[in-house]
Amino acid sequence: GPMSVANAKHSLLNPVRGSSRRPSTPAVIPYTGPIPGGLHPGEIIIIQGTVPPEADRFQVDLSSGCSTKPRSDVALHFSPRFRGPPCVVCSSLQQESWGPEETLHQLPYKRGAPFETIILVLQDAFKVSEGTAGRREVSPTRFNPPHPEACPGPQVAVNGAHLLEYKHRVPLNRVDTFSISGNVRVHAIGYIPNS
Ligand code: 9QG
Repeated sequence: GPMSVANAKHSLLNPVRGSSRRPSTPAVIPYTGPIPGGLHPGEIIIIQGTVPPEADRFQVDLSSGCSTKPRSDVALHFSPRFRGPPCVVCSSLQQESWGPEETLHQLPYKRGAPFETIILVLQDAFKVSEGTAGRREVSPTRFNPPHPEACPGPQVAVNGAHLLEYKHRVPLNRVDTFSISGNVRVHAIGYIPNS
């Protein structure tokens, strides 16, 4: 079938605290969770969310474990910033120190608007692009249908606008944790295998 959040190998639909999955319940931010089986070349992570109206910044982190003391290494820190010159800052945290920043001096996110971000895992880099779901209103219920096959999620935009490529500084086989935090609302996170 088509690649979508609804048929991802693992997806989090409106992650909420506790067992209930009421579509109107806001996702818990900050969210941190395991990436089942880790990440391999060809795999894709899709993040669908909305930027709140007064957002300052948010960040997506792909990390090696979830320790806070000492803080786990962060292979990819992807941080859209709305205050000051609009930009997306990327970096890695190793042994609790940030390395050099790689900054995209452009911001493909808007305060108050939905977005879809696609992270493609490559052998030597993460390739981040914009999906098409961000261009229309995303209804949380859309991703939590009683019969997913009757209501597939949005297609992954294989031709979505390319944003940036970030060469691995932390070996890919150490990445096993996904986090999203800051000024953002999350509708769904999906992991799509490469097979
Ligand atoms: O500011 O920049 C990325 O180079 C730091 C931020 C830090 C990162 C870092 O304070 O913030 O964005 O995870 C963090 O510690 C976040 C929230 C020079």
